[in-house]
Amino acid sequence: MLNVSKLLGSVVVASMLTLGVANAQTVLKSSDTHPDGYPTVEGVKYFGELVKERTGGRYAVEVYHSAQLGEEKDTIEQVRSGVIELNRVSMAPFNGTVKETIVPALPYIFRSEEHMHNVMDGPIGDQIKAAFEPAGLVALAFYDAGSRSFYNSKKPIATVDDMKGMKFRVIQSDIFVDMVAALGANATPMPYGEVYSSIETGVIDGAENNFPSYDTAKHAEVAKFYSEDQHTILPEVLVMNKAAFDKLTPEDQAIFKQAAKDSVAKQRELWAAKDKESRDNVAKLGSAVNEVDKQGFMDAMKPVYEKHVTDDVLKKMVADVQAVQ
Ligand code: GTR
Repeated sequence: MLNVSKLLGSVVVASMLTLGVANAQTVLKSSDTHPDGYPTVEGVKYFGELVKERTGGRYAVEVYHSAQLGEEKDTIEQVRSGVIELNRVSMAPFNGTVKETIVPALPYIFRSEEHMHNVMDGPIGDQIKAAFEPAGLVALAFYDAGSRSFYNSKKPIATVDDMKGMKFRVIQSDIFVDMVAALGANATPMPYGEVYSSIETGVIDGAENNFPSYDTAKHAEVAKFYSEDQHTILPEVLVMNKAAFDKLTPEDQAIFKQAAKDSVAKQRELWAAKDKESRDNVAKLGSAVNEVDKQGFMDAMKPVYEKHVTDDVLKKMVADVQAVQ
């Protein structure tokens, strides 16, 4: 026999579900190349939780981690065209399109992570954020990414001379290509996901990145020598498609901006812990970390400034950064 109350019950449930979907939240897609649990992934998830809570559930964020939506260059196209609404990426791939991002990508522009924070949290950071708008993006937050150093499968690098003739994968930016060239080595820009196998098969000798990337992408397994030259302290950026942002009410825009700001403190905490954990992990994998003649690297990389800091806007920005304490 037909169980009427059961049937009615499922009709009610079904209509509740339909209603729920009708009122529901808009789920915004966000991409990240890193695995679940990585500080940037968790930073964006936290941003999403705050947005959900503060909009009464009208908006939610789904983070597609582990490069599920593609490599950074491709996902940058996706967020610019609106296929996805959000993206957490390095600023280096923007060096060719958003010229102000050149400044934080310059070698040794920041004296320390603290100096970087003081710059990026102030008016220069705002100037860089604003520069994303003509590219169809709203820059919501800068996240920590420590410092990038060279690592390779052959030998410890202690001086610029040790770099001669070596082949390194660099992040996809001309500045990074020129940095490596200035050190007398060869640079191959390639997507992050190809680095492990390229080192393993000897296509390249090594790459450059921070400890958490070196650790979580398992590059330490194939490139044992990590030489701490710390050529950049380049932060990451969380960007949103501008058309999607402009569709929000002014109140919701303010909620998104504040949530992004609040997620920065959280991400910085997670970053500091992960950086420490990754240093321990790679040591366990048998990685050898060595210090580098940083002054020699700084001097050798000066031509990068001459080549890339060419107009008055960038020259003033560099001077402004240097003046920040
Ligand atoms: C990492 C960064 C990623 C990606 C990667 C790379 O430090 O967090 O977004 O840019 O470097 O080198 O491709």
